[in-house]
Amino acid sequence: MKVVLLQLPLQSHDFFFSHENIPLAAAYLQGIARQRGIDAELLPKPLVSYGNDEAILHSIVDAQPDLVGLSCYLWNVERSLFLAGQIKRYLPSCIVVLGGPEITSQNRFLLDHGHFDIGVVGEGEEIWDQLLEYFPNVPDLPGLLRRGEDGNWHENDRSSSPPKLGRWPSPFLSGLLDSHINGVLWLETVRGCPYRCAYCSYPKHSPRLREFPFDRVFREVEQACKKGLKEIVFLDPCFLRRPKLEALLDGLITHNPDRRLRFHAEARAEAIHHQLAEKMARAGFAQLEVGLQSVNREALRNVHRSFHPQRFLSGIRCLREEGIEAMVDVMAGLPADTLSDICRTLDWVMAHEAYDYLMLYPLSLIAGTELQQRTSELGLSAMPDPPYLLTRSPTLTASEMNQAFHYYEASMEEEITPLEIPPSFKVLWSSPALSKGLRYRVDWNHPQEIESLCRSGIPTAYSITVGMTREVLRESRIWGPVLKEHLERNPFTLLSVEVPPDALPEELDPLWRLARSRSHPLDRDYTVTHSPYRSLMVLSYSRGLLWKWPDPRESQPLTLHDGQKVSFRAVCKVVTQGQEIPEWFREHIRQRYSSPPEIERWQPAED
Ligand code: B12
Ligand code: SF4
Repeated sequence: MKVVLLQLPLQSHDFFFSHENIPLAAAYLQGIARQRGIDAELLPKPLVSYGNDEAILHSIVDAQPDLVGLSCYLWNVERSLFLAGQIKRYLPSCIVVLGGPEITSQNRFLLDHGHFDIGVVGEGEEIWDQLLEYFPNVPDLPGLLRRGEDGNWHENDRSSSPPKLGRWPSPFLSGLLDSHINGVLWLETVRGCPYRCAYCSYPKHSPRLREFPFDRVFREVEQACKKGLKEIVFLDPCFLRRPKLEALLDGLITHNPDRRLRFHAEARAEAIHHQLAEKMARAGFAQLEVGLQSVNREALRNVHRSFHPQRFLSGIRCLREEGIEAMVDVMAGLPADTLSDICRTLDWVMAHEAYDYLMLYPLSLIAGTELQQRTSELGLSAMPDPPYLLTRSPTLTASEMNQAFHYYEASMEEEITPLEIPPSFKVLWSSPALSKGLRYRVDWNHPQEIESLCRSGIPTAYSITVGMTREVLRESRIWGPVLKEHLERNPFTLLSVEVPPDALPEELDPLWRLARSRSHPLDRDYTVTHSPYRSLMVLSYSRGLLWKWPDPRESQPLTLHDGQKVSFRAVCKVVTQGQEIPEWFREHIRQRYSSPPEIERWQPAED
């Protein structure tokens, strides 16, 4: 029996999140399969985290697996379902099993696109082990989501007593994750959460707080030190609300001598006092992420969260005095929050200087959460497709949600959509290196050179730049079908087209027509401030400047699924090494447009 496991990354033109795509769940499952003597492999990181849809599919088809398992989160579920459908098309007898937080019978999007055989709801290890035992005649195990004879999906109730943690092998200690870790280790010391935030699905999957044995955790920390990793991110949902916290911190102090590893975790600020912060610093904590979400008590009550302003501020102060950075999260769109409540929350944090990093996130109505179940009762509306962003509440419209992000940007003087520079422009800016073996740039200098992007059998990366001369740009009848075919075969491609600096806006029209013909999950994010269209960018580079041509779609309001319209500005974003945009460039753009777009500097991501 052959098993292939994979977890697709959060996509961006510069592959930023690809580096952090650590298939922890898949590695747990691989360990369990290997214990059973089954040939189970994780798709290699360069391919799964950077490769395009076709490249990944080919590699799966070549492996001829009997079972493929995919981990589904809201940022990759759409692409995972596409891939699942393709696998079933090319390997009809292969069983496709989906797991991860997106898998629940309450996820309409999942069920409507259901080209898979089996879904595993909630924690996976136990069910996976049984599934392998019975494979291919898998009985109706608790926690499985399957299509019944009536054609409808059915979810079997989960077992009420979750298994002890630590029963299964650690993928770090066994080395299964070695080739996927990039200096940072993601580590669980507990599962389960004592809180019940109404927007969160985590407690549904792991209701009771359970611990991994200390000896395993400490061996993992020791190994991280030995391997020279620089950071451990604890995935525990609320790090400080666990039994035996002091003992854990003592152990971390012992096993992280000289604070060689930096630790990062999530917790509530109110729980922090001076001695605790001091001990955390001694253990090696460098950052703590705290969810404030809102200062509006009614909104917090609606999502079952509490907030004690003085204790919150004191907790943040204690952290910062010990040199631990505070990352404060605010959420836009909680029921009862108005635009002014969101702004008031940001103002409050800033006025008290209670942060090192302040982040604003839009609310998503995630399947299986209390908010999603109470959508109509609470008068909420959200996108039916990932990332399921809230688009309306009785106190907030989509335009106001978008304005909240403008307010954040203006207050923080920081781009909410920082520039993602594709790696083919890395001469310009230090963009993380892309793994070898994938094509991420193609240059067409003459019309005769236009040919399929998969030419020469080299697979393509999911973010690819096509460079065109002016002569080629004018031959859209030739390149149009080639790019269209590539996007059809690889619908999750992020495409950047480099056109010559002296191109005229009307010469770009065929590219915008191509852009209009597709929909990528990134294009739906209406909470960004200058362009919701990011899956296809048109760029030029000249005299040390890189600029993104204004997309004519930005001049029209974006119509959301519920008919609301959100307006964007057609803006020409420029990357400069200095602070000023040179006059020659402004003149260059003015000459090209009868009503010239705004020109603004574009900041690359800070980290
Ligand atoms: C690390 C992480 C990230 C990383 C991802 C890095 C990476 N590894 O690629 C980053 C920083 C990118 C991230 C971002 C976000 N995240 Co996050 N993140 C997490 C976190 C903390 C850990 C995930 C993890 O590895 N867990 C450990 C593994 C073992 O658990 P697991 O993934 O659930 O897997 C188990 C089961 O699900 C199942 N399973 C999983 N895969 C498979 C496959 C098969 C075949 C089977 C049988 C079973 C199975 O078995 C596993 C073992 O029991 C979780 C919270 C958590 N503690 O789990 C949130 C979580 C996954 N994130 C969440 C959210 C909402 C976000 C954001 C949207 C937050 C925001 N507001 O911006 C963003 C997404 C950004 C975007 N633009 O879309 C939600 C996901 C909800 C959903 N439906 O997908 C979670 C669950 C947090 C929460 N409290 O709700 N996140
Ligand atoms: S948001 Fe965090 S604290 Fe709240 S229920 Fe989810 S995991 Fe627990």
